Amino acid sequence: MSQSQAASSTGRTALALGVVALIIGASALGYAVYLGLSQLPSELSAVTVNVPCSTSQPCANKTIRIDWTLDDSGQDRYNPQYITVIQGDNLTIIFNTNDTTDAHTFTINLGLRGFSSSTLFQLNNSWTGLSSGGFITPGTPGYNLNFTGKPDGCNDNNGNTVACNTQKQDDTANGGTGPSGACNNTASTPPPCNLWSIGYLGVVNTPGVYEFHCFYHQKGGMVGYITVLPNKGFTA
Ligand SMILES: [Cu+2]
Repeated sequence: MSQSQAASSTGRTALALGVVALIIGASALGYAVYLGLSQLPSELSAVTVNVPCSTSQPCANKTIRIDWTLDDSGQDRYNPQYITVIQGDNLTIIFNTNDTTDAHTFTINLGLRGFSSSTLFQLNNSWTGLSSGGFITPGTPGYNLNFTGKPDGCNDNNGNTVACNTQKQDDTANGGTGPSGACNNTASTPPPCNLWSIGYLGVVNTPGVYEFHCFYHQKGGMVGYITVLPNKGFTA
């Protein structure tokens, strides 16, 4: 074997090793993302958080702002989609949506507060003139081409039904309506409909990964996750 052939062979070997390393790296990253979404409870047990706090003396008061947005392909999404807090944090949710056509909800089961997973907390940014969108079959619960009133169906941090506190911004400067006006999803160029609602979620006492979703667009992938990290310093 000549020197040049040996060098070439070494180069090929190095290249092959590099490719293998890349594949292993990419696989590890993909696996970590996978773990992050569905296997987190066992992974979380290795996380060491030790912040002394309790239900009556929460670790921190955290106000989490969640916006409606569209992804690159025009699908309804939350921003942010992934939220991490620690066991013992005291949470308040602000939900902002400025969709021109569709209503959206922030809906999460209250397992993170120690309730049964069938107990829901829900904010509803629906409004007169908006629609439920294309993922609900006409004639089934929730379907609405044009809501004709203010939102209902909201639940508090104990799962009880409460009046929705959804409000509308004065959008007259943007070609929209005032705070009590209707949204217009039938205009060829719909004006914005800036809505917000606020809900006190309370102290999260149960570690885990909890999905939140939009009642109207869950089938379209409008989902997100709140991760509650276990905290050794938390006492109920
Ligand atoms: Cu939605």
